[in-house]
Amino acid sequence: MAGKPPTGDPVQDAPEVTAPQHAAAGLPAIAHTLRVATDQMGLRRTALTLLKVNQKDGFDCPGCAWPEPDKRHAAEFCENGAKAVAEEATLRRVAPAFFAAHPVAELATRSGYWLGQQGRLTHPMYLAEGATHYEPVTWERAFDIIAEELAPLDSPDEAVFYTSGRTSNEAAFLYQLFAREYGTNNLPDCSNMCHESSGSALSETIGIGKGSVLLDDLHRADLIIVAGQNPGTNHPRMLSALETAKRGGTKIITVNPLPEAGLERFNNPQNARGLAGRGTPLTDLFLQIRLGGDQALFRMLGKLLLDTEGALDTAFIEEHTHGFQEYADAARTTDWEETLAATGLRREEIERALRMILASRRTIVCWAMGLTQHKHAVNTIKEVVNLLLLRGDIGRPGAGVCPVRGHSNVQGDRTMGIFERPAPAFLDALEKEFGFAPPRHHGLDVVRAIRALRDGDAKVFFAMGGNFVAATPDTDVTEAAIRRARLTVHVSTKLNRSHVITGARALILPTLGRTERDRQAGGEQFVTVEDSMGMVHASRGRLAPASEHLLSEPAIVCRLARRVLGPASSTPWEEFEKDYATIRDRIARVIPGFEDFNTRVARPGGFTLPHAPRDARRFPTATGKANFSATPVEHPHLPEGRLLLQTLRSHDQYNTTIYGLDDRYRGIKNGRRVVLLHPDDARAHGLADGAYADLVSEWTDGTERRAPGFRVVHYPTARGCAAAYYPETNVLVPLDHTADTSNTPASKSVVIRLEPAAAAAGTEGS
Ligand SMILES: Nc1nc2c(c(=O)[nH]1)N[C@H]1C(S)=C(S)[C@@H](COP(=O)(O)OP(=O)(O)OC[C@H]3O[C@@H](n4cnc5c(=O)[nH]c(N)nc54)[C@H](O)[C@@H]3O)O[C@H]1N2
Ligand SMILES: Nc1nc2c(c(=O)[nH]1)N[C@H]1C(S)=C(S)[C@@H](COP(=O)(O)OP(=O)(O)OC[C@H]3O[C@@H](n4cnc5c(=O)[nH]c(N)nc54)[C@H](O)[C@@H]3O)O[C@H]1N2
Ligand SMILES: [Mo]
Repeated sequence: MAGKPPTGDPVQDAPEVTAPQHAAAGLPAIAHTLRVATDQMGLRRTALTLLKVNQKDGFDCPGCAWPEPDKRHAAEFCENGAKAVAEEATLRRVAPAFFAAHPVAELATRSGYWLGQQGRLTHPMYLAEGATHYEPVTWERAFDIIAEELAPLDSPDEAVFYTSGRTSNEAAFLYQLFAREYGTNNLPDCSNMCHESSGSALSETIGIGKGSVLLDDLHRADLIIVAGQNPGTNHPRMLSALETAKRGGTKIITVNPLPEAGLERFNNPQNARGLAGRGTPLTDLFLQIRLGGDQALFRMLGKLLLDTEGALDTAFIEEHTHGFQEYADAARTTDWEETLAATGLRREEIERALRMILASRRTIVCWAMGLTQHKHAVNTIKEVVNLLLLRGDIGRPGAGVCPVRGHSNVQGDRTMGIFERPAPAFLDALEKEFGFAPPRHHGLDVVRAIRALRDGDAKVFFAMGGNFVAATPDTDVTEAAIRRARLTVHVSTKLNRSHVITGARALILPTLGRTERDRQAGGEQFVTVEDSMGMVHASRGRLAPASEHLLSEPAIVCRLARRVLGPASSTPWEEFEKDYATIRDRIARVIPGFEDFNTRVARPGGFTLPHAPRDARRFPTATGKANFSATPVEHPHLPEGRLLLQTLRSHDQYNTTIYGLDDRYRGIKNGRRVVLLHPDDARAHGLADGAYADLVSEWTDGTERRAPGFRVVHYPTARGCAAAYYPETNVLVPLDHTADTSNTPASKSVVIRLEPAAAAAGTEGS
């Protein structure tokens, strides 16, 4: 069966709905994993590949950024990691004959699911200006085309170099080096849409934009608060860590508008208890919060701590923090009525959370997109930090901040300099090492890059991975912006929508995935990645490449740089391509924490990057201390008759990559155009379960955006809060609706109204 893509498209989106589940993983997860994997890879390849995931001599799972435990199981992966691997190691191929058979205009009518299911890209492909079809092109000619379009630009800032978070450290370092030698800091990345709010808040408050805990800290915590995160689907291996913690006596508070099955109970497929027994209950207290109510919740908890005799770590506050008085003054004015309105919680629930915090000597807060994708996301995360600072819960074992990253190397890409606002010290180090003057003015982030393309201020768009047009907000605006470009280029493993919504000319550059052997002139290479907790380790693919025409990401950057920069560049691009160890030697000299990189990464398991607050309670902020924040408390305000929509992931997708049409834990089968509504909200709109509705977002500028034909599902979500999948709903999120400071699209906070629809309108996914 392996190797056969589905026929028939548009995908029949006909949701069937059953009751949501109350536990994650267990045998059904294993059965599902094997079915998906053998379907894409066949039996032998499945066994060979899955046993190498996250092993010390294997490759880093291309799924999420959750770290590997030191003692590994023979099968150190999860259902969704296996799907990510199968998606990449599939035996299906998209060869030139496919492009000859399908005009681009036709491919643009296909669903994202269908495009992705066609298989791995095998040849560099070129869409000439005015052409209807992509045609094969040589690598040499492809680099010439890019050089041709870059040459006439008025300024290097008319080019944009996007990165998605799968790119290795080596490729990322070279890519930013190339962009800056070329002359621009236009290096937007998926992080701009993801944990940028965490980075902004943490840099200001603790002096480093990364989490302060290691895996072992989770095991040692007395209390873990999981806010705005669905690990059962998006970080399944985190459930093993929570299970270990639980078995050692840790308590867990979950803060979420949705009761997510993975946080209720975990049936660990790696032990008998999980397979045959009833598994481990995880959440002790579930706070079913309203969308965007988290800042109000954390502020009230802070006030209650201030009001409780002996609750504060006064020694820590005095020695290590700044701004306590101002924060305390602001917090003391917090009132119950507003808190209860913002959170939708009952007073007893918040008081119970307070007692659990008081009983805990070591508290960790974990979070993901439920906190980062709101207008007041940065202030919400600062509020989380306030709470931890009050108790001295940063920089000691078992306590700290834990933003759980998305893409497997998104954190590493940032460390390597993929950032539109690089620190001067980083640019100084680049200048010293490579002998050129990098641009000092800031570049464009994702939202600003779209505006620049829309307004004709950017003309060349280059993407190192990802699926820009599907991942970004305001789909119609973004697609029109991309179509104005002179040239769009995508370095990709799989076909996606960004290949078929193009500039005047377009290139697809096929590349190796994580699972594949990377052989260069200097022998077989490995790459390195950094996980969500700052651990750096090697990743080695073992499979034969999907096609002999693929180049690795580092090789693509090196050849592009040689072609575009020419002899003016004194950077040894040729040497870098031959032997990645030479790239790591340069990283070691430019980026703090990577001293002796090649030696240390050769050790099994790699090494941990330094983190001043975690390691030494040193806070490299402007004040030299950890900063309390006394920002005003915000929460979304809903006009009468409207709902707040969050756009989130199903269990069968990896961002814009759709693996299938089921969302098993939420009881949804065979369809993605669903909107989850509280039964009372649905009834207030006259919508029975099974009815169809259009989602309409309305904005202050008077414009409306519509996503038609969603099946209404009565669901136990918080009142006033709706949920539907991304990317189908990105069309509803205006480009300018972003978080303050971080400029992250506020995709978890879209005001909508519902209009009854006759039936399923479109069947098309996105
Ligand atoms: N299998 C799989 N794994 C993935 C991904 C994937 O798509 N598929 N994506 C990867 C990436 S890039 C990322 S960033 C992560 C994403 O990981 P998550 O952040 O877990 O992903 P989302 O599906 O966006 O889920 C957001 C969660 O926050 C809750 N939430 C929404 N709004 C609020 C709020 O206002 N307050 C609170 N307290 N909770 C809220 C939602 O109900 C949901 O449970 O996962 C990574 N891992
Ligand atoms: N409405 C809404 N929008 C969102 C979000 C949301 O929650 N709601 N989440 C946001 C978040 S958190 C993120 S991170 C972004 C994700 O945005 P992106 O990172 O741009 O999107 P992905 O879907 O992860 O990219 C998938 C594509 O990457 C390519 N790819 C896969 N592996 C590799 C590889 O190894 N190398 C290369 N070169 N290419 C590869 C494949 O061609 C695949 O089609 O979306 C954001 N958009
Ligand atoms: Mo993400």
